[in-house]
Amino acid sequence: MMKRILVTGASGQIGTELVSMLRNNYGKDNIVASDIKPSKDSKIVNSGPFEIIDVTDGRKIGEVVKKYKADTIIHLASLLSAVAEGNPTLAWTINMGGLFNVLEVARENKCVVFTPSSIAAFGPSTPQDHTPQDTIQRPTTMYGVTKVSGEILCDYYHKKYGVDTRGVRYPGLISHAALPGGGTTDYAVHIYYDAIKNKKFECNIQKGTYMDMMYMPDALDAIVKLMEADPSKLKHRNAFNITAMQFDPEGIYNEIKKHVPNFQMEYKVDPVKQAIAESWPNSLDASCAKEEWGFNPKYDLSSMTKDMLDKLNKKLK
Ligand code: AKB
Repeated sequence: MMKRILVTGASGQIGTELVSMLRNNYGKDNIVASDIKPSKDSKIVNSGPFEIIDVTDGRKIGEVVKKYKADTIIHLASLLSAVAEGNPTLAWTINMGGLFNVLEVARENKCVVFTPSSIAAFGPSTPQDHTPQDTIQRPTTMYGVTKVSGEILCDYYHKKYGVDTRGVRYPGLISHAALPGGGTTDYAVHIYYDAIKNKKFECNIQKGTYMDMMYMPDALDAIVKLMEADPSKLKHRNAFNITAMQFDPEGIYNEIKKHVPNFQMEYKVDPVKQAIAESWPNSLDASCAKEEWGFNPKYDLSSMTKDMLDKLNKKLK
């Protein structure tokens, strides 16, 4: 049971919404938001504690954990796939160095750890359809290398030191509160903004490229469900396949067009992002997450699209 939670990378796409949700569920003073820079989001800063943490500084993570007597670390700070491919050295330093520091602090302070893996932990030699929970993981991107290494490192800390580590392999996440920062699936967020603002969208991923996706409320619910799960029921830990829907650019475009009839899309494919997307699965098998801790996403493409357009229409007015 989580009581006092430190969240790293709290200003990112997941952190922004997770911190508000956790503060509502667990009490505002029990959720310590942190990021490398001061947050510009007044909701995060004014609604509870906020600390500056560069996750490559393990000592600082330890100080904050001790200061607030945190029992759980939700470690979100990480470079995403496209940015990581542009700077592999920095990606290794932040993604692996940060996770190693978090695990060491967790070991010393007896904290539980959640950290997300990704569909990026798979590669071209992985079965592409209904990708099993336990299968070949030979990613061809630096982001994917850090994600699969992170999964193994978290399992190691659990087996060797008894640290309670848990994680999910997130698909592309779609949300309206904060923009994603440099991933391959980002197009599926930007398309909604452009549908409302410009009625036209330039898509950097090729028609016919299917990837797993999920709406943010289901992604947040998955964290809480997994972290609250009875550990004796968990046969896996790092990390569970989860997914809510699969589509290609035409699929999401046609769904948005039902609500925005004059919306236009053209393709300007980014070769780096396209190569990354092609190396990832078309669809994951999430049955282990369903069986072991009751993963149960609520949104499909149609209900997500209605909600995204509704929320963004209000926000962008
Ligand atoms: C990315 O595209 O890099 C992320 C992810 C799938 O991990 N959204």
